Amino acid sequence: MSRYDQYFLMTPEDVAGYVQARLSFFPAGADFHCAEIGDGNINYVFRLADRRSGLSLVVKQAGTEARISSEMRLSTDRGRIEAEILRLEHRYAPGMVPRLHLYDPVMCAMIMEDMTGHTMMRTALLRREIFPHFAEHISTFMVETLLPTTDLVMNPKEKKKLAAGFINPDLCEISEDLVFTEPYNNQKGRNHVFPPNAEFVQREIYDDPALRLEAAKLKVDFMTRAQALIHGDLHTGSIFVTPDRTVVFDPEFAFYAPMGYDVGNIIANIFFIWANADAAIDPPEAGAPYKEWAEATIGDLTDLFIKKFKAAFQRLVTEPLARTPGFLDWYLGTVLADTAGVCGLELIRRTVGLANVKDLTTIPDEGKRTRAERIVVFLAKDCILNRAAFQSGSDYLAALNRAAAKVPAWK
Ligand code: SR1
Ligand code: MG
Repeated sequence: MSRYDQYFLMTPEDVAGYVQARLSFFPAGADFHCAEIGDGNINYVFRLADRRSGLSLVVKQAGTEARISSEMRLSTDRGRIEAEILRLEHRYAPGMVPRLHLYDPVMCAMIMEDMTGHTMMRTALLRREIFPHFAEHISTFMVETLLPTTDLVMNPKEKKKLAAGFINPDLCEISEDLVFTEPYNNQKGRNHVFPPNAEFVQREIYDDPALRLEAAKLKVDFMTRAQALIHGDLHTGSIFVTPDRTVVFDPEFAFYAPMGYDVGNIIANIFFIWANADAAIDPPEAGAPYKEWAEATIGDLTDLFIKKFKAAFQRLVTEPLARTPGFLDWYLGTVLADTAGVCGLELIRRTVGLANVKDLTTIPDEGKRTRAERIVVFLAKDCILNRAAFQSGSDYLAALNRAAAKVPAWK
């Protein structure tokens, strides 16, 4: 009987003993150092290192409530879901997720590879690093992990079995509330609206029934259309990068939903770094390389996703009716429309909702932040209301130009 045979929430002092009890990884005589390094909204993440050998590991533990709010009670089963999808994604996209050493259903903890030498992408982007291969990498990751889990490729009975294992009600509820509902009505009074934009948000979001209608349609799709096994929270805080490598982590929101949810999230989060570079870099001309990288990345990742999706479709699809002429274009057209809709939802919820992004909240100048948020909201509305028209990378860049032109430069 060990003290780790019953669930409790660990502190850094507990972690070395825990890992030694579960895994043979560190050499004898290790000199451990452990710190809690999680900066997410939900879980606890510990980095355990042996000063002698230089070896290290990460332990991620699920608590029974979210860190961001004790009102959110969450099933610890999300750890199992995350472990299972990491294994699956490792099969579909080798080397693009951290290596999982062990999932422990008792302590609801995962022991996994420490991505030494990698940086969380949002942190790196805010440090003004750019990643020339990111569009190539992330488009591969999305096509290779999403299409194979659909009914078009997977045996429909196997797919249904897989979908049953990924029923994820608590984390779906978070997304349903925070992505789809609350940004449009602030029904729980927990939106974070930047005060200088309060009237703007009232007028452009809360008082716009046409926008709310489209958010409602997208929400029902999210809740009911079991298209592909999605990551479910694919933003730049869920990605580790080096100049040559992209590693996706934190798939605890995974479940079966429209695949545009993942693609749209990524695009929106690259728009955030564009908005940050546009507003926070002084002098403004110095921001040009970062904005250009963000624009090129959005255009390229969308177009590469389309190209790779078409190639993978020819290679992988087994559903005979999907081979009917016209089907691929129709299917991909709906994926791209979903992508634009979700891109818009993510842009809005991270600007006015409960869980914001540092890309916007750290813009130091009040006027510039106000303008940045308005550009984001106008862009988001275009993406949501006109989503069927977003069928290529250039459609996003045109929409960005339209949105920026609507908000005069701040004096
Ligand atoms: C209570 S969790 C808030 C947000 O953080 C996660 O990363 C998800 O994006 C979620 O919506
Ligand atoms: Mg997360």
